[in-house]
Amino acid sequence: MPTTSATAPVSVLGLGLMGSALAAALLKAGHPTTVWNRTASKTGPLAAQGATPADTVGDAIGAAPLVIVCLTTNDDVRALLAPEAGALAGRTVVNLTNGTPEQARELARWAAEQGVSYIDGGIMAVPQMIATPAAYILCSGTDEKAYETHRPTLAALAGTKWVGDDPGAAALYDLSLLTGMYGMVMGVVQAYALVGSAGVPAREFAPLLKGWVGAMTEGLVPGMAEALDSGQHLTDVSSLAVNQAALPNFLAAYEEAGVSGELLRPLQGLLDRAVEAGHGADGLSRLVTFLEKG
Ligand code: FVH
Repeated sequence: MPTTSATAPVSVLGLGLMGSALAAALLKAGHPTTVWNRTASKTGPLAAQGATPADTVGDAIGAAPLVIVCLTTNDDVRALLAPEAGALAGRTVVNLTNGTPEQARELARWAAEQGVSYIDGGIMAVPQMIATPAAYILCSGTDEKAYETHRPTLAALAGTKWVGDDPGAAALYDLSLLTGMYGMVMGVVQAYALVGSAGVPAREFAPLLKGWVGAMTEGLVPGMAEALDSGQHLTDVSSLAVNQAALPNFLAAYEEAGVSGELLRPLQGLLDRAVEAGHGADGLSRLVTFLEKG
Protein backbone atom coordinates (compact mmCIF):
# COMPACT_ATOMS: atom_id res chain seq x y z
CA MET A 1 0.00 0.00 0.00
CA PRO A 2 1.32 3.50 -0.83
CA THR A 3 2.72 5.55 2.04
CA THR A 4 0.65 8.26 3.66
CA SER A 5 1.46 11.63 5.16
CA ALA A 6 0.08 10.96 8.63
CA THR A 7 -0.01 14.60 9.67
CA ALA A 8 -2.63 15.73 7.14
CA PRO A 9 -5.92 16.49 8.89
CA VAL A 10 -9.09 15.10 7.38
CA SER A 11 -12.81 15.28 8.12
CA VAL A 12 -15.29 12.49 7.53
CA LEU A 13 -19.01 13.23 7.11
CA GLY A 14 -21.22 10.17 7.46
CA LEU A 15 -20.37 7.41 9.90
CA GLY A 16 -22.38 4.49 8.64
CA LEU A 17 -20.69 1.14 8.18
CA MET A 18 -18.40 2.48 5.48
CA GLY A 19 -17.79 5.99 6.86
CA SER A 20 -16.85 4.52 10.25
CA ALA A 21 -14.39 2.12 8.62
CA LEU A 22 -12.86 5.00 6.66
CA ALA A 23 -12.50 7.19 9.75
CA ALA A 24 -11.02 4.31 11.75
CA ALA A 25 -8.42 3.67 9.04
CA LEU A 26 -7.45 7.34 8.90
CA LEU A 27 -7.02 7.38 12.68
CA LYS A 28 -4.98 4.20 12.59
CA ALA A 29 -2.69 5.78 10.00
CA GLY A 30 -2.20 8.75 12.35
CA HIS A 31 -4.32 11.40 10.62
CA PRO A 32 -5.96 13.97 12.89
CA THR A 33 -9.56 13.07 12.02
CA THR A 34 -12.70 15.08 12.67
CA VAL A 35 -15.97 13.21 12.36
CA TRP A 36 -19.60 14.22 11.98
CA ASN A 37 -22.71 12.11 11.68
CA ARG A 38 -26.42 13.01 11.56
CA THR A 39 -27.02 10.59 14.43
CA ALA A 40 -24.40 11.96 16.78
CA SER A 41 -24.09 8.79 18.90
CA LYS A 42 -22.20 7.09 16.05
CA THR A 43 -19.20 9.34 16.72
CA GLY A 44 -18.65 7.62 20.10
CA PRO A 45 -16.58 4.60 19.04
CA LEU A 46 -14.42 6.79 16.80
CA ALA A 47 -13.88 9.36 19.54
CA ALA A 48 -12.62 6.47 21.65
CA GLN A 49 -10.07 5.80 18.89
CA GLY A 50 -8.92 9.43 18.91
CA ALA A 51 -11.28 11.18 16.51
CA THR A 52 -12.61 14.67 17.21
CA PRO A 53 -16.41 14.71 17.01
CA ALA A 54 -17.81 17.90 15.47
CA ASP A 55 -21.08 19.37 16.70
CA THR A 56 -22.05 20.70 13.28
CA VAL A 57 -21.30 19.90 9.65
CA GLY A 58 -19.73 23.35 9.32
CA ASP A 59 -17.37 22.66 12.24
CA ALA A 60 -16.28 19.39 10.65
CA ILE A 61 -15.70 21.04 7.27
CA GLY A 62 -13.72 23.85 8.89
CA ALA A 63 -11.37 21.39 10.58
CA ALA A 64 -9.60 20.07 7.48
CA PRO A 65 -8.70 20.90 3.88
CA LEU A 66 -9.93 17.44 2.85
CA VAL A 67 -13.53 16.46 3.52
CA ILE A 68 -14.55 12.86 2.83
CA VAL A 69 -18.29 12.28 2.46
CA CYS A 70 -19.96 8.86 2.59
CA LEU A 71 -23.75 9.00 2.91
CA THR A 72 -26.54 6.81 1.61
CA THR A 73 -27.31 8.71 -1.61
CA ASN A 74 -26.11 11.72 -3.56
CA ASP A 75 -29.40 13.47 -2.78
CA ASP A 76 -28.33 13.25 0.87
CA VAL A 77 -24.92 14.65 -0.05
CA ARG A 78 -26.41 17.54 -1.96
CA ALA A 79 -28.82 18.35 0.87
CA LEU A 80 -26.02 18.22 3.45
CA LEU A 81 -23.44 20.26 1.52
CA ALA A 82 -25.64 22.87 -0.15
CA PRO A 83 -25.99 25.06 2.97
CA GLU A 84 -22.23 24.72 3.64
CA ALA A 85 -20.91 26.24 0.41
CA GLY A 86 -19.15 29.06 2.25
CA ALA A 87 -17.32 26.73 4.62
CA LEU A 88 -16.39 24.39 1.77
CA ALA A 89 -14.86 27.04 -0.51
CA GLY A 90 -11.16 26.38 -1.07
CA ARG A 91 -11.36 22.82 0.27
CA THR A 92 -11.48 19.45 -1.45
CA VAL A 93 -14.47 17.15 -1.17
CA VAL A 94 -14.00 13.47 -1.91
CA ASN A 95 -17.46 12.00 -2.28
CA LEU A 96 -17.48 8.23 -1.79
CA THR A 97 -21.26 7.89 -1.88
CA ASN A 98 -22.76 5.50 -4.41
CA GLY A 99 -24.39 7.33 -7.32
CA THR A 100 -24.77 7.71 -11.06
CA PRO A 101 -22.28 9.38 -13.41
CA GLU A 102 -24.72 12.23 -14.07
CA GLN A 103 -25.24 12.82 -10.33
CA ALA A 104 -21.46 13.06 -9.95
CA ARG A 105 -21.22 15.56 -12.83
CA GLU A 106 -23.99 17.65 -11.30
CA LEU A 107 -22.26 17.70 -7.90
CA ALA A 108 -18.99 18.61 -9.62
CA ARG A 109 -20.67 21.50 -11.47
CA TRP A 110 -22.19 22.75 -8.22
CA ALA A 111 -18.85 22.43 -6.40
CA ALA A 112 -16.99 24.31 -9.15
CA GLU A 113 -19.49 27.17 -8.85
CA GLN A 114 -18.71 27.35 -5.10
CA GLY A 115 -14.93 27.25 -5.54
CA VAL A 116 -14.74 23.73 -4.12
CA SER A 117 -12.49 21.02 -5.55
CA TYR A 118 -14.62 17.94 -6.11
CA ILE A 119 -13.40 14.39 -6.56
CA ASP A 120 -15.93 11.66 -7.08
CA GLY A 121 -14.99 8.23 -5.84
CA GLY A 122 -16.20 4.67 -5.94
CA ILE A 123 -15.08 2.35 -3.17
CA MET A 124 -14.33 -1.12 -4.42
CA ALA A 125 -14.44 -2.73 -1.01
CA VAL A 126 -16.73 -3.65 1.83
CA PRO A 127 -15.96 -1.96 5.17
CA GLN A 128 -13.92 -4.93 6.43
CA MET A 129 -11.59 -4.60 3.40
CA ILE A 130 -10.69 -0.96 4.08
CA ALA A 131 -6.95 -0.50 4.60
CA THR A 132 -6.21 -3.95 3.20
CA PRO A 133 -4.35 -4.50 -0.08
CA ALA A 134 -7.52 -5.85 -1.76
CA ALA A 135 -9.39 -2.54 -1.47
CA TYR A 136 -9.19 0.29 -3.96
CA ILE A 137 -10.98 3.55 -4.66
CA LEU A 138 -11.79 4.78 -8.16
CA CYS A 139 -11.42 8.54 -8.44
CA SER A 140 -12.26 11.09 -11.13
CA GLY A 141 -12.85 14.80 -11.52
CA THR A 142 -11.69 17.96 -13.20
CA ASP A 143 -9.05 18.73 -10.56
CA GLU A 144 -6.42 16.03 -10.84
CA LYS A 145 -4.01 18.28 -8.94
CA ALA A 146 -6.26 18.13 -5.86
CA TYR A 147 -6.32 14.35 -6.22
CA GLU A 148 -2.52 14.23 -6.31
CA THR A 149 -2.37 16.53 -3.26
CA HIS A 150 -4.66 14.31 -1.18
CA ARG A 151 -3.67 10.96 -2.61
CA PRO A 152 -1.27 10.22 0.27
CA THR A 153 -4.14 10.68 2.73
CA LEU A 154 -6.53 8.55 0.67
CA ALA A 155 -3.83 5.89 0.64
CA ALA A 156 -4.61 5.24 4.31
CA LEU A 157 -7.96 3.89 3.13
CA ALA A 158 -7.03 1.92 0.05
CA GLY A 159 -5.09 2.08 -3.17
CA THR A 160 -6.51 4.70 -5.52
CA LYS A 161 -7.08 4.57 -9.28
CA TRP A 162 -7.55 7.81 -11.22
CA VAL A 163 -9.95 7.11 -14.09
CA GLY A 164 -10.13 10.51 -15.77
CA ASP A 165 -11.23 14.12 -15.73
CA ASP A 166 -14.91 13.36 -16.33
CA PRO A 167 -16.37 13.58 -12.80
CA GLY A 168 -18.80 10.81 -13.82
CA ALA A 169 -16.05 8.34 -14.75
CA ALA A 170 -15.53 6.91 -11.26
CA ALA A 171 -19.27 6.26 -10.90
CA LEU A 172 -19.37 4.68 -14.36
CA TYR A 173 -16.54 2.27 -13.50
CA ASP A 174 -17.95 1.67 -10.02
CA LEU A 175 -21.46 0.81 -11.23
CA SER A 176 -20.08 -1.33 -14.05
CA LEU A 177 -17.93 -3.33 -11.63
CA LEU A 178 -20.82 -3.65 -9.19
CA THR A 179 -23.02 -4.78 -12.08
CA GLY A 180 -20.60 -7.65 -12.66
CA MET A 181 -20.73 -8.43 -8.96
CA TYR A 182 -24.53 -8.41 -8.81
CA GLY A 183 -24.76 -10.70 -11.84
CA MET A 184 -22.40 -13.14 -10.16
CA VAL A 185 -24.11 -12.88 -6.77
CA MET A 186 -27.55 -13.47 -8.30
CA GLY A 187 -26.21 -16.55 -10.08
CA VAL A 188 -24.87 -17.82 -6.77
CA VAL A 189 -28.21 -17.08 -5.07
CA GLN A 190 -30.09 -19.04 -7.76
CA ALA A 191 -27.61 -21.93 -7.59
CA TYR A 192 -27.98 -22.28 -3.81
CA ALA A 193 -31.77 -22.12 -4.16
CA LEU A 194 -31.81 -24.92 -6.74
CA VAL A 195 -29.36 -27.25 -5.06
CA GLY A 196 -30.84 -26.47 -1.65
CA SER A 197 -34.29 -27.49 -2.85
CA ALA A 198 -32.99 -31.07 -2.93
CA GLY A 199 -31.68 -30.83 0.63
CA VAL A 200 -28.02 -30.48 -0.34
CA PRO A 201 -26.30 -28.51 2.46
CA ALA A 202 -24.94 -25.21 1.13
CA ARG A 203 -21.59 -25.86 2.84
CA GLU A 204 -21.19 -29.12 0.93
CA PHE A 205 -21.91 -27.43 -2.41
CA ALA A 206 -19.87 -24.29 -1.74
CA PRO A 207 -16.43 -25.58 -2.87
CA LEU A 208 -17.87 -26.78 -6.19
CA LEU A 209 -19.68 -23.50 -6.77
CA LYS A 210 -16.66 -21.39 -5.83
CA GLY A 211 -14.35 -23.34 -8.12
CA TRP A 212 -16.79 -23.24 -11.02
CA VAL A 213 -17.63 -19.53 -10.79
CA GLY A 214 -13.93 -18.71 -10.43
CA ALA A 215 -12.91 -20.83 -13.43
CA MET A 216 -15.65 -19.36 -15.60
CA THR A 217 -14.83 -15.76 -14.68
CA GLU A 218 -11.12 -16.34 -15.26
CA GLY A 219 -11.55 -17.09 -18.96
CA LEU A 220 -14.81 -15.33 -19.72
CA VAL A 221 -13.96 -11.76 -18.70
CA PRO A 222 -10.86 -11.31 -20.88
CA GLY A 223 -12.31 -13.50 -23.66
CA MET A 224 -15.42 -11.36 -23.92
CA ALA A 225 -13.34 -8.18 -23.92
CA GLU A 226 -11.34 -9.54 -26.85
CA ALA A 227 -14.53 -10.36 -28.79
CA LEU A 228 -16.11 -6.98 -28.06
CA ASP A 229 -13.07 -4.93 -29.02
CA SER A 230 -12.42 -6.93 -32.19
CA GLY A 231 -16.10 -7.32 -33.15
CA GLN A 232 -15.42 -11.06 -33.68
CA HIS A 233 -18.24 -12.79 -31.80
CA LEU A 234 -18.08 -16.22 -33.51
CA THR A 235 -17.25 -18.79 -30.86
CA ASP A 236 -15.80 -22.25 -30.45
CA VAL A 237 -16.70 -22.19 -26.73
CA SER A 238 -20.47 -22.09 -26.37
CA SER A 239 -22.87 -20.68 -28.97
CA LEU A 240 -25.95 -18.58 -28.34
CA ALA A 241 -28.00 -21.29 -30.11
CA VAL A 242 -26.88 -23.99 -27.70
CA ASN A 243 -27.51 -21.71 -24.72
CA GLN A 244 -30.94 -20.84 -26.11
CA ALA A 245 -31.74 -24.56 -26.35
CA ALA A 246 -30.50 -25.27 -22.81
CA LEU A 247 -32.12 -22.41 -20.94
CA PRO A 248 -35.65 -23.93 -20.92
CA ASN A 249 -34.14 -26.88 -19.00
CA PHE A 250 -33.00 -24.50 -16.27
CA LEU A 251 -36.39 -22.83 -16.08
CA ALA A 252 -38.15 -26.21 -16.04
CA ALA A 253 -35.81 -27.50 -13.32
CA TYR A 254 -36.60 -24.47 -11.14
CA GLU A 255 -40.30 -25.13 -11.69
CA GLU A 256 -39.89 -28.84 -10.80
CA ALA A 257 -37.96 -27.86 -7.67
CA GLY A 258 -40.49 -25.22 -6.60
CA VAL A 259 -37.86 -22.51 -6.96
CA SER A 260 -38.55 -19.15 -8.58
CA GLY A 261 -36.81 -18.61 -11.91
CA GLU A 262 -37.27 -14.85 -11.84
CA LEU A 263 -33.55 -14.10 -11.80
CA LEU A 264 -32.71 -16.00 -14.97
CA ARG A 265 -35.98 -15.86 -16.93
CA PRO A 266 -35.15 -12.53 -18.65
CA LEU A 267 -32.18 -14.24 -20.30
CA GLN A 268 -34.57 -16.27 -22.45
CA GLY A 269 -35.95 -13.22 -24.26
CA LEU A 270 -32.47 -11.83 -24.83
CA LEU A 271 -31.17 -15.14 -26.26
CA ASP A 272 -34.26 -15.47 -28.47
CA ARG A 273 -33.80 -11.98 -29.92
CA ALA A 274 -30.11 -12.55 -30.67
CA VAL A 275 -30.65 -15.97 -32.27
CA GLU A 276 -33.65 -14.75 -34.30
CA ALA A 277 -31.45 -11.92 -35.60
CA GLY A 278 -29.10 -14.56 -37.04
CA HIS A 279 -26.42 -14.67 -34.34
CA GLY A 280 -26.93 -18.25 -33.16
CA ALA A 281 -23.31 -19.21 -33.88
CA ASP A 282 -21.92 -16.30 -31.88
CA GLY A 283 -20.76 -16.44 -28.30
CA LEU A 284 -22.31 -14.74 -25.28
CA SER A 285 -20.36 -11.54 -26.03
CA ARG A 286 -22.92 -10.86 -28.80
CA LEU A 287 -25.55 -10.26 -26.09
CA VAL A 288 -23.76 -7.05 -25.07
CA THR A 289 -24.74 -5.52 -28.41
CA PHE A 290 -28.38 -6.46 -27.75
CA LEU A 291 -28.37 -4.52 -24.49
CA GLU A 292 -27.17 -1.34 -26.17
CA LYS A 293 -30.05 1.01 -26.80
CA GLY A 294 -28.13 2.83 -29.55
N1 FVH B 1 -21.14 -0.92 2.93
C1 FVH B 1 -20.62 -1.33 1.79
O1 FVH B 1 -20.12 -2.43 1.67
C2 FVH B 1 -20.62 -0.47 0.54
C3 FVH B 1 -19.28 -0.53 -0.19
C4 FVH B 1 -19.19 0.37 -1.39
C5 FVH B 1 -19.69 1.77 -1.08
N2 FVH B 1 -21.00 1.70 -0.47
C6 FVH B 1 -21.69 2.99 -0.45
O2 FVH B 1 -21.24 3.81 0.64
C7 FVH B 1 -22.31 4.64 1.07
C8 FVH B 1 -22.56 4.44 2.57
O3 FVH B 1 -22.78 3.08 2.81
P1 FVH B 1 -22.83 2.50 4.28
O4 FVH B 1 -22.70 1.03 4.18
O5 FVH B 1 -21.90 3.23 5.15
O6 FVH B 1 -24.34 2.86 4.67
P2 FVH B 1 -24.99 3.03 6.13
O7 FVH B 1 -24.31 2.20 7.13
O8 FVH B 1 -26.44 2.80 5.93
O9 FVH B 1 -24.73 4.57 6.48
C9 FVH B 1 -25.36 5.63 5.80
C10 FVH B 1 -24.83 6.95 6.32
O10 FVH B 1 -25.46 8.02 5.63
C11 FVH B 1 -26.01 8.93 6.61
N3 FVH B 1 -27.13 9.61 6.02
C12 FVH B 1 -28.13 9.12 5.28
N4 FVH B 1 -28.97 10.07 4.89
C13 FVH B 1 -28.50 11.25 5.38
C14 FVH B 1 -28.90 12.60 5.31
N5 FVH B 1 -29.99 12.94 4.62
N6 FVH B 1 -28.16 13.53 5.94
C15 FVH B 1 -27.05 13.17 6.64
N7 FVH B 1 -26.59 11.91 6.75
C16 FVH B 1 -27.31 10.96 6.13
C17 FVH B 1 -26.38 8.03 7.76
O11 FVH B 1 -26.56 8.82 8.90
P3 FVH B 1 -27.36 8.23 10.19
O12 FVH B 1 -28.53 7.43 9.63
O13 FVH B 1 -26.40 7.37 10.93
O14 FVH B 1 -27.80 9.41 10.92
C18 FVH B 1 -25.14 7.13 7.82
O15 FVH B 1 -24.07 7.81 8.40
C19 FVH B 1 -23.55 4.24 0.25
O16 FVH B 1 -23.68 5.14 -0.83
C20 FVH B 1 -23.19 2.86 -0.25
O17 FVH B 1 -23.87 2.49 -1.43
C21 FVH B 1 -21.01 0.97 0.80
